[in-house]
Amino acid sequence: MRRKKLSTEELTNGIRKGDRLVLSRAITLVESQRPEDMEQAEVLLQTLLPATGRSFRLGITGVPGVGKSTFIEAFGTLLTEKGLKLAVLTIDPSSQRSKGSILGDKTRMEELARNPNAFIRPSASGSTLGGVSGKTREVMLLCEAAGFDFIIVETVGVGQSETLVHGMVDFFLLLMLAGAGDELQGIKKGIMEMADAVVINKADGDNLKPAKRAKVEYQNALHLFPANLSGWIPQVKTCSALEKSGLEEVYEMLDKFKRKVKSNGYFDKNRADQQVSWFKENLTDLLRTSFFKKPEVKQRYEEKLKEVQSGKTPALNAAREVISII
Ligand SMILES: Nc1nc2c(ncn2[C@@H]2O[C@H](COP(=O)(O)OP(=O)(O)OP(=O)(O)O)[C@@H](O)[C@H]2O)c(=O)[nH]1
Ligand SMILES: [Mg+2]
Repeated sequence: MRRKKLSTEELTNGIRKGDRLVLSRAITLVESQRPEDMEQAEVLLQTLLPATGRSFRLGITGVPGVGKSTFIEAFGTLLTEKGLKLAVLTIDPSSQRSKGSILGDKTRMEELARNPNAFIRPSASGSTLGGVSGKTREVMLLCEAAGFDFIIVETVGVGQSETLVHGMVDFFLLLMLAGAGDELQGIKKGIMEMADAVVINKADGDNLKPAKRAKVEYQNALHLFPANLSGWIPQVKTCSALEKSGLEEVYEMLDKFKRKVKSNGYFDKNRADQQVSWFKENLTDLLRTSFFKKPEVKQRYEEKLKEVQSGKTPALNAAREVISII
């Protein structure tokens, strides 16, 4: 059964009041690929824009099993105890994985899911992750307009999704484990370089000592990286999401970061830069889709494809001949 479509005004008012059901409906609208929905979503985003941008945006990544869900459950609960309203958005690189993972997260984040000051939403990343089809940024704006002042964007640290998340958050936190080599953890050097903090999870029981040792090692490793533009020196912390220890230290670190980058201007500059790249990405994406929708392009494309396959036309020449239509 299809529910009655909400008008833009109903959506705007509901979101401004912090109505979660309306927020969920708006998120579905923003994620929709139907042309009429996309049109309404754009009006909605434009209307709500003045009410956005006031949250702190935290990105969290780490390989499967590192404890992201457990950490977010525990840390998120701490945030709400501090009076913050938290929205958790998850990006999953492969849709196949996401089914299991989202179900798993529902059970693992049980406490948070019941918390009236928390909102959990798996974000559809679409088939072309890294491209624009994912709407996490827009969903983030909707959550901000609904009054959420802390946003966590979670992603699995195995692919390109962390670059995407890094480009939409204020602080990028990498969860790691002690005792497993970096290669084993599948973390690429590039991801370490993006991190504003490495937090070694599962620092409990027999793992406490190795975690402390790993902390020193990571601290040394991070020093070898070029200085961050924010003037912030990446930190290494240990915690146990299970025993809920070390979480207050993580909170204090984020607070310190926030004060630093707000006073030195980096916070605003970074957000402006992120907006600019988002605009450019959207532009490229829209250009591509609208170009390939043209019937005459489709036809010329098929022709040239065959010519390239049969070796009749060089690839570059063929591409230029398709482009020459515009
Ligand atoms: N000892 C210990 N175990 C933990 C800790 N945090 C998480 N775990 C356990 O590690 C396992 C994986 O934790 P999850 O929170 O599901 O990990 P995840 O990173 O969300 O995993 P994916 O969703 O598969 O990417 C679970 O069995 C947790 O109970 C911790 O601090 N200490
Ligand atoms: Mg998880």
